[in-house]
Amino acid sequence: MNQPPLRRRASWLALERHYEQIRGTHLRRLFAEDPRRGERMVAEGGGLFLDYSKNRITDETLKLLLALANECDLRGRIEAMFRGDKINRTENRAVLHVALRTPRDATIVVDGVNVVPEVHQVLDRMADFANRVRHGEWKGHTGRRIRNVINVGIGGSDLGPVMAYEALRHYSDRAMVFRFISNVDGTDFVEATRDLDPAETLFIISSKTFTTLETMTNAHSAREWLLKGLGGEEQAIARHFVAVSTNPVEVAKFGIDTANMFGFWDWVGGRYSMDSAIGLSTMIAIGPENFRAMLGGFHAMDEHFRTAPFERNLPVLMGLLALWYNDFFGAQTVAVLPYDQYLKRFPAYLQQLTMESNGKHVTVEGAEVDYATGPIYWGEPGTNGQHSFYQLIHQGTRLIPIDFIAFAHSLNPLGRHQDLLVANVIAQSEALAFGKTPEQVRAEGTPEWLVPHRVCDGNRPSNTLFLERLTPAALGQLVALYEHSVFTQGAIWQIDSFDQWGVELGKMLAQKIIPELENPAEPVLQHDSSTNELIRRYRRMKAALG
Ligand code: G6Q
Repeated sequence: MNQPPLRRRASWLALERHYEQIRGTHLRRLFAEDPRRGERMVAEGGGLFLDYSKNRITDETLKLLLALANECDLRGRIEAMFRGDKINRTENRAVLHVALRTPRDATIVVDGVNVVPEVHQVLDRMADFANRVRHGEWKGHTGRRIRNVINVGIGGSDLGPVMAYEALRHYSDRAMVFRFISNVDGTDFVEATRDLDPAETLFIISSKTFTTLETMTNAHSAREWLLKGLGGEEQAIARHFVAVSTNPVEVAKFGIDTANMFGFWDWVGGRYSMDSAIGLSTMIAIGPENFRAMLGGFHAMDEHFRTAPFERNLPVLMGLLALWYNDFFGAQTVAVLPYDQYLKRFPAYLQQLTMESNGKHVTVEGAEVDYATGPIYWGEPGTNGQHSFYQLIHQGTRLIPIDFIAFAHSLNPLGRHQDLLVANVIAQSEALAFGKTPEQVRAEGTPEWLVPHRVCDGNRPSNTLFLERLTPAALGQLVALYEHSVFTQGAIWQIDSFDQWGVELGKMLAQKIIPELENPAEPVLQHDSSTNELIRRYRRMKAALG
């Protein structure tokens, strides 16, 4: 326990010295000196293949990063998570999303209770319900079958379901419509419902706490919309609303029969919950069998993370590489660029997973960190990004490490499209790593004044994840890969990757400001002058519009 602070540990100091030696080394040279580097620096595990050879590392770098992981007791931290220890210290909770995808016969004990049977009980209930909706057996109040499913939730209760639906749309029931309402901006609700028939619409109110302002506001609007559409009959609620929550009291208060509630547990963090009952909309869309296949993918990656030696462990390698650029090269971001249209929401999903988890400024012990923690994750699907922001990655002044995600088979084979898509992702990683030298530019007959503009320095690092095809299992593998990469980084930074206190402050202040906007009498404002003025301006504009 009595370890020195991170930056004074032997492995960290060794990495600092090593960085000074290697910072100027070009990937061109690394590949020239080790022509088989691209065959060597690859890893396979949990169903995924990773090429990490185009990173600014040597064998020595890896050795030192792995020593850092060991010095920070990453192995012990992993075991503590899988064992169900309360590693979310500030909330005094276990962190057991891995239990959501364990086989039925596994045992994971939290507070004296084996949670695995409970997990499967909920999964079975979800499967039964999903099948009834999919087969038209679960009917709406007027006897019509349900054709529209709307998930109402926000943050962790929205981003996973939206991303998974988009990612697995190919496997979804195309006769049904799936929508997602998250924003408290009324536009989200109105646009999602405007063309739907309430008699055929099911709302899934997804909220761990069942107290979240946005979700409860949208849920009440949904209630009104439905009752208005169905002649105000209160009994209709039971056929058109189900809940996913850990809070039966609030669910019942809202008027949803707790028999139609699907539970989960406080040891599932919101951003780690897409494979819990929060995935109910996913299960209705793709069917229980595909959902279980997705869980299988998650579990395969969990087992890989738990058991594979660190030097061949994909989440550990990716976590350490992200940390290498973040803490030694000073890179501030990581771009995740999936070359699959179905993964268009994957970067947005990852933003919450990575940034809410590792956006922390103190250690678990409460000490201010003196190193950079969570990088900014962002991205867009290729090839679209190539025609916009890639310019900055190729020739800008910032270092942006990249994760490319590519698939060998398209789910929609169409002429040469897939070859062209894959050619582009491979070309990008090559161009970024090797660039184009002034000599190469001149050899093309470029006039001298134009040469500097056309030079690409290269030495821009990337990982490439190459998968066979985007199946439900592959999606599970990918999400679990990033979950555990986040864990790896957080463990080394010694932060609590599972709380989110920063989100609370804004929520609290909004509660204070709501009455100040709505009160018919002019309120006494005691904020700073900017906040006071914004409130007054809004009140004036609102009043002027009547
Ligand atoms: C995730 C966060 C947060 C949470 C939302 C919704 O890890 O805790 O994004 O998921 O605030 O919370 P509820 O599910 O309680 O409505």
